[in-house]
Amino acid sequence: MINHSSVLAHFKGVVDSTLREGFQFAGANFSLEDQREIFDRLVLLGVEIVEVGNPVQPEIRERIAALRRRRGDGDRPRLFAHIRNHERDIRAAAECAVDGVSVLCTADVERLAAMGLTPDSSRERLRQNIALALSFGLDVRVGVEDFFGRSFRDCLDIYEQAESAGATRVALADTLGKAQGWEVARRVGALRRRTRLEIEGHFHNDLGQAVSNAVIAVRAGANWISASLLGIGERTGITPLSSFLANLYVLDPDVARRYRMEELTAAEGLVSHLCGIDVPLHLITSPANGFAHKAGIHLDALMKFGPGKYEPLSPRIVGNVRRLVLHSVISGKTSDVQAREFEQRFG
Ligand code: HCA
Ligand code: CU
Repeated sequence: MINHSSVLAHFKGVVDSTLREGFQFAGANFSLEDQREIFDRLVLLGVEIVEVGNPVQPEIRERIAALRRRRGDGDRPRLFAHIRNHERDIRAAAECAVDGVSVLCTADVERLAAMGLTPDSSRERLRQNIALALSFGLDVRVGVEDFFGRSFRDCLDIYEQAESAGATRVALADTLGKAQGWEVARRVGALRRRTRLEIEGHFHNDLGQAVSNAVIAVRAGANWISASLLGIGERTGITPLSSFLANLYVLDPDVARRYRMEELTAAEGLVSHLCGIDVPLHLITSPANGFAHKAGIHLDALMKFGPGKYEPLSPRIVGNVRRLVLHSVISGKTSDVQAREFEQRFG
């Protein structure tokens, strides 16, 4: 087996954004109670950071305060409020006693101009806001949206400001979900060489590359990956937590063991139920498809050699179960008796 562990040597953890980006999914209408249930699953899974919405909105502030109370005296997961580069957002975050703020910035001059800002004035505002956040004891992460669609230099100016003002983590977002893997490798690598801060990557899935781009980003030096249960988010969503953790497991089971991965199927099942959708077929947590074997060649090899011939990892690892789909025109000769014996042996 290839030893991939060096790829993950600097990996620090997951920023779960089900309650922030996930809430932006068209089909998500989480109630306070739904949100509490999701939070409990995230705690069980062992994600390091839970990202929540912007507490400047009173309803969101209430929700964050409820989660903060639910976590009690413990310090995990750390709670980060996702906010704008605005003083009042920082003050609202401090009021609900989150651990940190994820400040979202833009390098888009049109967007800045619409807010009456220039790149310089917005960086100056960032410096003041970081100082304010630090004075409240908040940890600060600074993100730049559409990192791959903007000039690297313009993004770097923001990250350099973040670093000199005392942020601890910088984040890059593939907001449009169209970055190619080689661009991710090149740009994340370039950022890695220019900052000492921790790097977080956030990848949208419009072209179906959110998982591989996240893994490539880690390989290029990212320390944190933003993900959500089922991958829910704006449009087609972001990196699904289950797919990302399954990749970690394949790369280095010891790193993946930080998480209770066997809770993934139940956690993503809960979110699919709350959103009124099925677990998408390409997810490893799909009870219907994740580990369904149908073609004769596959079934035959499974019977002869065991499940390893056609499974990247055992369904148990993610809390899912295997399904043998017999009796179709393409299923070959595997019998019910053989299938039963197989299931008894491999579970
Ligand atoms: C959005 C913002 C964001 C921010 C990501 C981040 C994006 O909702 O458009 O702060 O890391 O994708 O740019 O989700
Ligand atoms: Cu996003």
